[in-house]
Amino acid sequence: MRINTIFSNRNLFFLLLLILFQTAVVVSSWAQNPIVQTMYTADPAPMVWNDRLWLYTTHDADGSSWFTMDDWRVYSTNDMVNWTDHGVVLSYCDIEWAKGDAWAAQCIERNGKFYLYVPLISKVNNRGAIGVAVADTPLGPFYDPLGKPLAQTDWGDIDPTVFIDDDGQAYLYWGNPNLYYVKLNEDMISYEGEIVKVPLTEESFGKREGDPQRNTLYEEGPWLYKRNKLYYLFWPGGPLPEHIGYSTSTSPEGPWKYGGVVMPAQGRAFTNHPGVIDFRGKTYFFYHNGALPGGGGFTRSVAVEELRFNPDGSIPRINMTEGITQGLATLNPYLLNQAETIAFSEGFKSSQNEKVGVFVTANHDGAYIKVRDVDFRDKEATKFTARVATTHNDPITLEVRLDSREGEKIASIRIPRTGGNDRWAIVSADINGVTGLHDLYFVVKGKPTSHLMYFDYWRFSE
Ligand code: FUB
Repeated sequence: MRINTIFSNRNLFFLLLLILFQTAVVVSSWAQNPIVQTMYTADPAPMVWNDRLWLYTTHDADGSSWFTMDDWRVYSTNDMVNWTDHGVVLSYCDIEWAKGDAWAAQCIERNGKFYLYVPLISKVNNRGAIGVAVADTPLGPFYDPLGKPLAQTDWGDIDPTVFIDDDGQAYLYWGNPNLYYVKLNEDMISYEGEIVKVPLTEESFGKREGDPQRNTLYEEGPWLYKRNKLYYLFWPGGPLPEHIGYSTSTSPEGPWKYGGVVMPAQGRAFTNHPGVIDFRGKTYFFYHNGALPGGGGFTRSVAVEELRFNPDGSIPRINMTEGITQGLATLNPYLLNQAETIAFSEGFKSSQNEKVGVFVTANHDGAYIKVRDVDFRDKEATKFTARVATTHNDPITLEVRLDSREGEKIASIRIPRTGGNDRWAIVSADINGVTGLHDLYFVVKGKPTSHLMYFDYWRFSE
């Protein structure tokens, strides 16, 4: 995607046409993708830490008609099918020198600290710049240790990707339309040497036809990844709508060799953004599209596919699909589970407040949450407990069902009027012993047309 003033009139016209076209496409309903349904998310940046996969995302505002993006969020999973929403971890407002545009970021852990590299518009000169924020946990709180940008060139400083090589040397790549990198120092908040401008040659990034300003396919959003001593640079390629291409090198500093298309342009958003990571013996490829209802170029959603490699290290083309259908682990219903741990949902939105942190809100009759692979074992669950709230006097019921939205109803709880999402009630219901492995469905029933109920957590007991 070309940043604001990079647009020529011709490109702007093309973009408007594209948006009109995309909004006319019928929405498809996919099984596990997109992996977040409770708000629009984009620019996925996965990180593995403590045997769990953490996914940093940007956030497209509802109903947006431009890149209206103020903060970064984190989700995590233990099984690749149920995702927990940890909410906002950093906003552009937390960075004193920044005036907006919380675009594609990436976080990495080093020596027990978490470094989140973020692109922002600088108040000082009204141009893009790369900043860094530091935290002691993956969920923050993140703070800006420099009080100024980490790196700024004369143009196009967006989309940082960070990578630490086996010898401990860290690299930061970024940029649109240019591609830059620096070698970060061990403190991860400074760099040595000059910023290097990577030569955008056809041999490295493929040939683009018909655009005098861009000779190669490289557009933006680089992602650096290493496998079997080979370095991979994934990048969204133009012209719009973007596909995702890749280049390889035997060194993290290049020279790069164009490898081909990984993911063709698909999915109702004119941008895309790669994030590639190994987790429990598999490699996962994150991207975004416009698959949610109301989705499009400025209301995007993150999704994931498994990535496979040919024996020679090249990558077979992959399409956007229904996602990961086989979970890596089961979920324990006898622990406290957040309501915002979700495999798939419809009609719920995510919010957070100081009282309970992240919670979800049901917005219509029949709104549901699905949680995959819940293992009751042979223990016989006999009680269900949840923390809920509502502002309505009308009867609103939370139904707990097994294996489908219409499956066996094991509990039905009337939600007491608490008066707001800052006042909560713990409710429970006795159930006839449930055992074995099930998908769990929470289905909300009631007449009000919005904000039927708030849902914070649930658990079963024996
Ligand atoms: O999300 C805003 C911008 O769109 C990102 O920085 C680009 O990579 C593209 O996804």
